[in-house]
Amino acid sequence: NRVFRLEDYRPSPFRIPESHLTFELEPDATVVRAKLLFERADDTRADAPLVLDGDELELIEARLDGALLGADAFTAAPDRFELKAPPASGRFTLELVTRIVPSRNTTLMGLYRSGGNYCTQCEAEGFRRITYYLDRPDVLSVYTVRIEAKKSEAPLLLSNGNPVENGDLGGGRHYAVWHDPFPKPSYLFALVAGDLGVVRDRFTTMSGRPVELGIYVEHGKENRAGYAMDALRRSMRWDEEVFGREYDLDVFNIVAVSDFNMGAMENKGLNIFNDKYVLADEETATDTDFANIEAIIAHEYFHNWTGNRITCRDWFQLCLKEGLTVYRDHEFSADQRSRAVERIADVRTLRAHQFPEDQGPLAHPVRPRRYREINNFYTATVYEKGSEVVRMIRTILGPDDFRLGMDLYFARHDGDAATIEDFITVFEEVSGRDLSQFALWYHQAGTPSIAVTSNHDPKRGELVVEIEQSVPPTPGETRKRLMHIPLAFGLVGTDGRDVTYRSAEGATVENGVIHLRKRRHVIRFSGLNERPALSLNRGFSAPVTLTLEQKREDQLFLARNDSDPFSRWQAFTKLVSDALIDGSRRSRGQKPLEWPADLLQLAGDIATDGKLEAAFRALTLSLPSEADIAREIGSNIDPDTVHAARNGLVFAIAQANGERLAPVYDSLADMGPFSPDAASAGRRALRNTLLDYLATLPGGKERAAAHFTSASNMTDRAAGLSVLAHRHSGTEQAEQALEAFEARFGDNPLAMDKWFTIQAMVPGASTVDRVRALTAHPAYSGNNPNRVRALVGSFASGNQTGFHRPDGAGYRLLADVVIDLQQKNPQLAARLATALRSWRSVEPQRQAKAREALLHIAAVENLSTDVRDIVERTLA
Ligand code: B3K
Ligand code: ZN
Repeated sequence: NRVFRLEDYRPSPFRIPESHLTFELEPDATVVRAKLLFERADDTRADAPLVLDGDELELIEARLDGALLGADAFTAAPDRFELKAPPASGRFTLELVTRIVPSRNTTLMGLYRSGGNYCTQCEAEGFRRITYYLDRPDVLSVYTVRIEAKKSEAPLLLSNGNPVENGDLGGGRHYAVWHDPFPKPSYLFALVAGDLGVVRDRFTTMSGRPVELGIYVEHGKENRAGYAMDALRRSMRWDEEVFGREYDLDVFNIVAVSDFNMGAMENKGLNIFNDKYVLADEETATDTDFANIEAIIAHEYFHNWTGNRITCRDWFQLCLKEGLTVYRDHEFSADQRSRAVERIADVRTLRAHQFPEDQGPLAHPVRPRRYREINNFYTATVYEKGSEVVRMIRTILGPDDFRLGMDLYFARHDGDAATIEDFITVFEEVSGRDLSQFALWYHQAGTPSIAVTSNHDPKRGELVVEIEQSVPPTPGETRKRLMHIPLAFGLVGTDGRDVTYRSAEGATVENGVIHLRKRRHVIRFSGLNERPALSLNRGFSAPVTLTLEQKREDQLFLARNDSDPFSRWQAFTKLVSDALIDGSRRSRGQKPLEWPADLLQLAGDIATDGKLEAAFRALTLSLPSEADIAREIGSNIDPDTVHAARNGLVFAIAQANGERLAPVYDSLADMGPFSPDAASAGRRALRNTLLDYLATLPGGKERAAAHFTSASNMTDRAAGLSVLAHRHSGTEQAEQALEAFEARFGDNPLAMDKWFTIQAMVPGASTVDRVRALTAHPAYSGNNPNRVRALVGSFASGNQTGFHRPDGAGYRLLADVVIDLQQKNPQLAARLATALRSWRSVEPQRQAKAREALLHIAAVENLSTDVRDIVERTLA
């Protein structure tokens, strides 16, 4: 199958200034009438035929300027329509009538059915499953959409833009017309029809325009949409205040559906969401769910400017909207909650998801140059690293020039389908800086690695810091160029405050940032009679791996004293990681585990330090995951020894500090009525993290059982269940708790997802069988992406000892699920298959088993492009 290349981009030979669509909705045979006004865009290709994209379409009729087309005037296949000789005038109307079958659409792309309702998903190339079209993001059109349906089946008829008219058609049918005045690419088209409940609100924009807000959910779930509505209002205000961006239509609607391939979709004026990211109340959703809802509501809303008003020229530019919008939603969450805590959480996510991608066979630049299946490029690299690149631009320019650059971007490119070059140019223009070397962050894959040594010369009063950068080779890129890396830093004095130096030579050092541009810099900081501790890459200013030769005493000192909380977390985590890597090695060599007493003490001090934010303490104490440790080890990994080491450290910290931890745990218990705000969530997070430690001590099982039973919200309940199931797996208490949860939430699919996930994450060899058995549970469905991800996805990507069972049974389970899904839902199957991407870093026996599983998938006949692409790149 075909490879698409960035360098092959050509502008479309035709424009579509107007698109008029009529839908006659029927589950088994929906008729779509598309009346499209075409204009030839390129006179030099005046005789070029018009070729439209399709995917599984059936053409019923075609008309050119009103006249029925004869069979010799066009060719139509399920995936392509060609008008052989478009009128010489270059301006004409084509009417295409197609038939589609929403009820049989299991791919969840195009028009499909979910929960008895009609909905759509068009990004990236789903619109071509609705009608023949120039289905590419640089063809922008003004849409008018008429929807006709049975009143009983679909009292609600929604599309993009503003409502224009609606009425009765007789025979039990009705219609509605929607008009979106903003030209948009087809991937932003949306339609929803069905029978749904609604929560309404109203927002007045900064210039005083009223906007009707609606969040549509299944009947009976309206009372779970309040938090999403609140998050929407806060997002709208924040974008006005921080980026000067105002909403532009009369209505803004969100629809929650239960079958959805990803989190949500930013269709113009009609966002469609995975219901997991809309529905929440204290009984059924955790604090993490609340935080995710807030972030994703914001993300999709922010796309209205970064994505919709300014869209992408082609799919290679995906990070133009995604990286930037992730950056914006991270900033939003930081402003709504705690900046330091958000940053730590975001960096943990980046390291957990993007680093392994960048360091494995699926590595690709933030702006890729080629793809076989674009759906496989909605990755942590495009999203999370893409966001880090925008953050670095701000670090380099400073907040004022960054804002000026964003203003210029909006002013200059509103209505455009733009490129990364357009984006970089505005920042160069407003700041007068040359960002050409910096732009490599977009073009070059791989996580740069930075090696640092430092030496203090008391006689000269100089701190000499040597820094060397290198970028490891990645698939298709063996030789790498030197990058511009902004490293925020501090020189921390004995009182914990940053000391000032007289001068810095050897690199550009400005506003607390070292700008690396060469392979090696020797930087001399003068005027330093006492040796400061070097605090480097503060706030994770650059997404790099850092090897800093640093005295252990300095690390301990920074973990206790750095003025930058992020750096305190970073220093602590470094100490913990080193200990865990050493512990894994010992465990592998069957040596007893030993832990540095000062580290155990430090952990206890952080846990009990009331001056630190509870959420910060919780994040710090939730040690690096087994996957994090495995990544740090890098190769020849035995997940069982990593597990043993991590458990050993948790137990050692609990033993060393138990008497101090229990009172803190107890003191956090009574918090009055539930509130999802960040401070309350932080206290719950700390208490639940402490429970995980305390559960390893005598009486811990009973404590966890009591925690579960007395929980008055889902955060505490799920945490209690998880601690019981993971620390006391197979015990009566664990089994009883699982049963109690199932009895209570058996009819709530989103709550049951937690139940599936907790069981899928039980460490150890027998979980594979449990997961297999659970695929037959009545609450499970192999067709619903949330269920599949909750059970199989979390097993494969979150359960190191279970998934990497030495006999390969975990890999086989994944392969079976991927093979079963790959035709039904290629996107979901491909996403699942990426769980095998780090197969080369496990020890040889497991590696052989993982390879077998990959080859088993590769051997399937008729493998979907999505899965084939992932599997072949993974094996390459
Ligand atoms: N833009 C969508 C993602 C679409 C994924 C298509 N495979 C959601 C988002 O990033 O906001
Ligand atoms: Zn997005």
